Amino acid sequence: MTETNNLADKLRSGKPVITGWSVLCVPMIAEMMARGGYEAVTIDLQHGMYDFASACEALAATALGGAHRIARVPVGDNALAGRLADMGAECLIAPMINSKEEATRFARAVKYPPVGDRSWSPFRAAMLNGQTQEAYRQIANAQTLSLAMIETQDAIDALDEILSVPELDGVFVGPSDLSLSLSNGAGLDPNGEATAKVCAAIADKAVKAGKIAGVFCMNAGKVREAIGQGFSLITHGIDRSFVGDAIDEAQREVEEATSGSPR
Ligand code: 3PY
Ligand code: MG
Repeated sequence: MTETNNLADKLRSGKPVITGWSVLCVPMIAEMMARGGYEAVTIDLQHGMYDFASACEALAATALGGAHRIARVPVGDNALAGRLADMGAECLIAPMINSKEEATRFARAVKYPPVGDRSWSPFRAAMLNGQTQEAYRQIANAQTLSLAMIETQDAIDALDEILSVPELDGVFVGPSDLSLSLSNGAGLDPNGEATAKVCAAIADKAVKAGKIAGVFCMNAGKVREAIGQGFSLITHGIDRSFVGDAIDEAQREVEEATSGSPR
């Protein structure tokens, strides 16, 4: 197979793409993740601190760092999905998609006619790609991806129907919410065996339906497991954890170096 540089072709070929995850509303951190080796960076507008303006800057910073640009929108915000596609997001992730109708509405918001009803003006997306707007129009539907998050029992119940939506490119599993929903609120277990089994079944169904399968992973071991389960878009590494871990490490170092000294 020939090497291709666009995210859609990579993911459709089943090649694993690891994405960093940015919540801190600091576009330069997105660029640092890209320069540090993440093949893609996801800008999180659901649980992250980004607003529209800072997300636009982060998408551009990700491009500057040489990585693919992904964005997650807040629940039900299909208008923002279209706006972020305009601003250069190559892949949009929508949380809490629980029905065929919700999946259809979301997917159509990021595709131009005749596939969907995305509204026209992709000046920034075309600019980040180094394309004319007409050149962008010709590749936009094939290369702007919609991934519906599967993270509730309702979504599992509707999975076959969601996967049957022709406009939808794939699904993305949120194991924290999924474990909370499957346990009926008893607790979070994103890394547990029961959750892993459900994740594997979702990936299997998605791949058999010809769709992209993505998942959020908490550590490198889960990344390895996700690749084995057939996922191709895999999250690893959140900027707030990187900063938090570095602070903990600095504190440990200074405690160790100064133990016994008066403070
Ligand atoms: C989840 O695990 O629920 C997620 O949404 C990951 O961000
Ligand atoms: Mg979630």
